[in-house]
Amino acid sequence: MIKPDGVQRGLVGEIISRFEKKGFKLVQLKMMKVTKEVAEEHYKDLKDKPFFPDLIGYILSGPVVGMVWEGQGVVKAARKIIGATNPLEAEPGTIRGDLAVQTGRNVVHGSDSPENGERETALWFAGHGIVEWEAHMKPWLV
Ligand code: 3AN
Repeated sequence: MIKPDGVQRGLVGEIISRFEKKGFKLVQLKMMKVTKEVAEEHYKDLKDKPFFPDLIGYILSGPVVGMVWEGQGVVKAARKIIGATNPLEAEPGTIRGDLAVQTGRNVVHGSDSPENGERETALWFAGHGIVEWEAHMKPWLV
């Protein structure tokens, strides 16, 4: 998910591009204003954290871009591409390391396990599933 700050700072193309260039396959994409229910369900594991209300407020503060990416090792690789939660600790070359400063405005979210990826896809794209397509010119990438 590209968070509201990523959208408002005009980083949508840059972020999508990093995943495309790595060789992952975009199989779902949607700009949306999230409901409180979806945001709270998405972050339910963090509901006891002191920053939970601020986190929900941040996600509800503007449109986000939900994406589903496919590819070998995509969840683990995406977390590396995204970088550490605190952008000041994220390595240069990562999205957060290059483009963000604050944990509460860290421009992008990535699922932390394949199981959560499935769960979040079902939550964010309820009823839509993914789009199946073949990259004719580059089957070696997926
Ligand atoms: P990540 O997004 O790197 O997987 P999580 O799942 O631990 O990190 O946290 C989810 C989101 O909660 C973060 N992306 C960030 O927006 C917010 N968050 C995490 N830790 C903090 C914190 N200490 N203070 C404020 N917000 C936080």
